[in-house]
Formats: sequence, structure tokens, C-alpha cells
Amino acid sequence: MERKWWKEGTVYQIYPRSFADSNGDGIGDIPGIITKLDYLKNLGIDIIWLSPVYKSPNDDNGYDISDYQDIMDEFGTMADWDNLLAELHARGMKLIMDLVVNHSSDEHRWFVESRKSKDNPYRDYYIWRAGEGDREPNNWESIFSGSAWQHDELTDEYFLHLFSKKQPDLNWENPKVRDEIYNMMTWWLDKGVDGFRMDVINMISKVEGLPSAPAQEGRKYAGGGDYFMNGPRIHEYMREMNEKVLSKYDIMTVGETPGVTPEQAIDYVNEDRHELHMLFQFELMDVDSGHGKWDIIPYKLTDLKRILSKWQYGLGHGKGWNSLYMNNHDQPRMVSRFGNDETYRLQSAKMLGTLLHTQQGTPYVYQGEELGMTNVKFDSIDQYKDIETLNMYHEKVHEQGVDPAHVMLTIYIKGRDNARTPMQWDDSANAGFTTGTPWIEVNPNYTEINAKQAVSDPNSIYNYYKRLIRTRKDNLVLVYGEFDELLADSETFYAYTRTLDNERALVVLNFTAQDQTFTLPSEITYTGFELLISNYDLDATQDIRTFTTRPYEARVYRLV
Ligand code: TEU
Ligand code: CA
Repeated sequence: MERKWWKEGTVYQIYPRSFADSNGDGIGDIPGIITKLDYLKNLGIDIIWLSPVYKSPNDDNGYDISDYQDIMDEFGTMADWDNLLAELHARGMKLIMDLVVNHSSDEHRWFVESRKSKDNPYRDYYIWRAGEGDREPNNWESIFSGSAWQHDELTDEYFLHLFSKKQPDLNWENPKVRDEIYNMMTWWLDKGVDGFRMDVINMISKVEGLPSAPAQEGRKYAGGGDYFMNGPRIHEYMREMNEKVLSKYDIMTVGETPGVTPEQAIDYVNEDRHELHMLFQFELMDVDSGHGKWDIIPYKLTDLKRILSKWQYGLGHGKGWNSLYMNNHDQPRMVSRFGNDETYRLQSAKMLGTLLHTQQGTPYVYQGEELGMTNVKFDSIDQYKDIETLNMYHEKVHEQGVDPAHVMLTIYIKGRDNARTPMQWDDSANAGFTTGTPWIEVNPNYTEINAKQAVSDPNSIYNYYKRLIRTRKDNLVLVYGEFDELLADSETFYAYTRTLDNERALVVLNFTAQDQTFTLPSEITYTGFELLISNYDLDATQDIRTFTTRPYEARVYRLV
């Protein structure tokens, strides 16, 4: 076992727009983040992943970048950013930046040039095609609704955009594009950043000829994922990036890779491959998706466990390394989705946190998760800001005639703005996020759920997370130990052991809102045990062969 800082550390994701506003314009900013670093340090965070802070017209809140080497005006200046990095490093913390290079903004100077003429030197920086008659070059659907192609009058051609039409896809086939990107990455690394989270990095290689996807009945466009996810040249690009850039620094890399299986993941993260350190898998995020994310289907605990355990076994024993997350800026709030955000909000948030910090992999905490922040239900679609949500609503309600009330329900369950309401710092106006008018409304439950309350309450989710992070650090078996599942068929418990040489830990999680009796399978033998952490008060000397758990109870023992 080779120890690595990016395996032992805990990552905290900051979505800057919604984190802390320092100047009252209603938008979170870098000086605001700096004022909260002690709060994060106190929690035990080692690594910050900062969602994009680059220059951007904000069609997709910074995931549409118009200058990769400058800072968005609303967020501050490069001097502020330098200051952030210095303040983090002074506290022994690291910073990883979001790298969004599947696409840029249409306001990036490369695209401004590219659209000018068919023989512009930047034309081939993007993916331009002639139409099929008066139709798009193929039938791919944009992930943000409608066609993935936009017609441009000036040259009468279409450009590809897998996301919004203000996010044209870069043409990775062009070696000049790759060199520009590698140079830009090197520039940031030389400034001292500690790694990258790579946005939809498994979409950068498209199948040659860009073939149409099989038509879907009653639908104008179809998902083209088979032709742009894990495409033919993806590993060539990843190895080139590693060789030319990543391998020269002691950094951490995590690829965001929708649709990847554990077998495919190994090809990205196995050490011998020299590509990336870890990936964000989406199988858990899709556990409740039928035909696409907005078709919400029920699932059982065994479905959730099957997915997580498959990834634990799939990347275990040195084959790879997992990233452990249950929410981020694109997903509903973890406690609302996988726990119980009413009667058992505290207990279930702590139980889910226990799961994330006791499997093999690097845990990611999304801002507000440590407070048990919940989903939001705005009355009107006008209160929503997210482009994915708004495009979907428009298409469903105005083009397909779906009942708006039904669409609103799906937004309450799955909409990205659930994660983007402002961070709840205290119970003053606007949750202490801003003295002005926030760019998106705060969740009205901030009077009860906020950081000020949580930091001072020994029983809070925040203080439990603090202990959890400490416990993982103090017990390397929880970091490096191999995973073995117990009671895989149980619809009540998720239980597993972790084993590292002669160290062993046992994790028992009650996923229900009832008291439940747990019996340790007889093949697990022990001569003694020590309670490492639990979300309930309990008699730690009580034998563990069989015991009663309370709603959403979590226990972690060390076995000897
Ligand atoms: O998201 C990638 C992605 O695949 C999205 O479809 C994501 O799954 C979706 O938002 C869930 O509804 C990344 C970023 O995380 C996201 O914020 C960006 O909007 C997107 O890429 C484009 O850059
Ligand atoms: Ca601000």
C-alpha cells in the first residue's frame, strides 16, 4: 500500500456563486470564500475543489468559459485568486480547479474567430458541419434539450454543442487545440494549483463521421452518448495530457465521466495506465432514473447497495480508486434524496455521511452537506435559474404540452437548483450569505438549518462530520482497507467490513426509519471490539453479535 495525500484527504466542493458574498451584490465571490477558510479547516477539510471561477458570460454558471486564464468579474480578480491559494496553502490545504475543456463559451476568442469564416485559422478549433438538407448534421440531442447542433448564418454551417448553444464543443482532433489546453493547464499548475476536476472529460473524443443515433419513437432527437462517451481516441488524449502535463507535478486528478462502468473506469485510473487518479461515476446518480433523469422511478436499498458495492469491488485491490459522493452542484441534496429530510434529517444525514467516509475512496463533501441542507420547492418556475431546468421546462410545457404541475414536481426532486440555493451561514436575513439580494433565493429553512447553529451544537451534523473526518484519518483501515459486503440481500442494512493487514473495521448502517435488529453473520469472528463512531448515544461495551439499531443508526467498530 502506497500512501497518497489525495487518498487520505477529504475534499470539499465550493460552488462559488452560492457560497459567500463579500460585497453585497448578491453573488458569492473569492474574497467571500477566504473569510470561510477557518470554518473549513475546523471541519477537517484538506482539499478544496472550486467550481469554475474563470471569465464567463454565465450561461451555465461558469461552465461556459470565455477566458481560461482570467477570473470572472463577479468573483473578483486574479489577485484575489492568488490570495485564496496562498491562504489555503498557509493552512496546509490544497486547491483543485475545475477544468472545463470539452467545450468553451461561444464568447471565447477562439470561437469568435472560428465562426467568422470557413478558412479562419481557428475554424477547426470547433466542430463544424454542413446540414443534411435543411436539417441538422445528425440527430443528437443536447444534454440541455433540443438539438446538439446550432446553425450559424454567417457561413451556413452548424456547430456541435453537447450542452447549451453557448457551449460549443472543442475539436480535440486538432492537435493545436490540445496544445493550447495543455499550455493553459501548465500555466495554472505553475501558479501552484494542486490538481484538476475535469468536466465531462470522457466526452472529448467523438466517433468519426458523427453518425446519428438510432431514432427514438415520437422524438425528434436522440441521445448520442454511444458516439461521444469514451470515444475512440479518449485514452490516447488522456495519456498525452498525462505525459505532457500531469506527470510533471504532485497533483490530484478526478475526471467527471457520466456513463462509465467500473470496467471502463479501470482504463482511466489504474496506475499503470498513467491517465487519471479517480473518476466521478454516475451509476448511483442514475439509480432513480428511467428514460433520462426526469423520468423518476422508485428503487430499493439493494439497488443502491448493488451499485456502490460493485464499484468498491470493481476498483478495489489496487485496480483503481473510488471517489465517494452523493451530491454536488448538479444533483439534489443528499439528505433529501437518499435520507429523510423531515423527522430524521439529523440522523439520516449523519448515517449517509458515515457511508461516504467509510468506503474505500476519497470522500467529497458538497457545500452545505455538512449542515444537512435540503432540497427547495420554489412556487414558480421564474424563481429557478438553472439552464438545464429552464430548457427542460420550456420543452415539456410549451412544446410537448405536459402538465406544468407535474414538471414542477420533477424539478423539486431532481432540479440542479436544489444544490445551488445560497449557503446557510446564520439565521439573519438571506442566511448571512449576502447583505444584498441573492442571485437565487435562499431556502426558507435557513432559520433552523445554518452553520452558526451547527458549529455551536455538539449534536449537529457539522460536528459529527468533524469527528467522522478525524476518525477516518486516525484509522487508515478506513482509507486503505479492502471492502467486503455483509448481508447483501438486506433491504434494511448496508453493512460491510474493511480489512487492512490485521486491522479490521465493521460498518453497520440502518437505512430505515424504524428500530431494526442487526445480527452479525457468524463467519465474522472477533475477540474484542471498539466503537469508533456512531450517530446515537449507545453502550459501547455491549456485545455486537446482535443489537438493536434506531432509525438511520450508523455504527463503526474496530474489530480485534
Ligand atoms: O456536468 C456534466 C453532465 O453530464 C451533466 O449532464 C450533469 O449530469 C447534469 O447536469 C445533471 O443534470 C458538468 C457540470 O458538472 C455541469 O454543471 C455542467 O453544466 C456541464 O458539465 C457542462 O459543462
Ligand atoms: Ca459578490
